Amino acid sequence: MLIIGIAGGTGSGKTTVVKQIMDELKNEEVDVISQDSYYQDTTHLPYEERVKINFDHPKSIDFDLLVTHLQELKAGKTIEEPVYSFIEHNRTSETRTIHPRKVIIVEGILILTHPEVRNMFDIKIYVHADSDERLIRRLKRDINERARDLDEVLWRYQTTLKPMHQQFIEPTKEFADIIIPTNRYNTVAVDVVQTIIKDRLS
Ligand code: UZR
Ligand code: MG
Repeated sequence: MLIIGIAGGTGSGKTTVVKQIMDELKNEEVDVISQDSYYQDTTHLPYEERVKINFDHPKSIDFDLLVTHLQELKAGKTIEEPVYSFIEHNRTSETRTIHPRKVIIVEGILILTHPEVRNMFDIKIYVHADSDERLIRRLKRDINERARDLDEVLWRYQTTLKPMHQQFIEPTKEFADIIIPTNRYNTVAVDVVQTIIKDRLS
């Protein structure tokens, strides 16, 4: 099994890169695990406390569970990935069954911050876009898809997203095997990754 880690700041284009990599693989060959599914279980906290959580800090992630699940997949076992609700800011009671695959992609802003997780990746990718590009994308997504307003998104960006990005996310670029630039549309880097995957699988 090939485990590929895809990191990069919010709005960097991780989701797009994941889709492009998957395009060349058959459905039954690949699955994606999102870091978002592994936010800590906060059922014990009231909603007013949950919204205050710093979701861009490594401690907000249940990395122990992620490590366990990756080990189980590697051992050929099936896992139950938690399903997260961005509305409730909490894990739901549902899970999604993930079967072992030839390729497992793990994507998320903080996945390269954790040494044990990092060591489980066969290929480490960092998706790079300039911070103004990322802010524009984040604004559009949070307003259109997550019902936030302009002031709220900008406030969160300045007080949390930007400092956390600089402190925890950007420094993990040095662990990457490949850095994919996404300021503009580009297919060469993904072609390279697809070639590496095919080579490793054959
Ligand atoms: P990507 N996030 C939420 O907005 N709500 C939550 O309940 C949990 C996480 C955000 C999180 C982070 N920060 O910036 C982003 N906040 O999801 C990471 N606030 O997702 O890589 O797709 O941008
Ligand atoms: Mg995303």
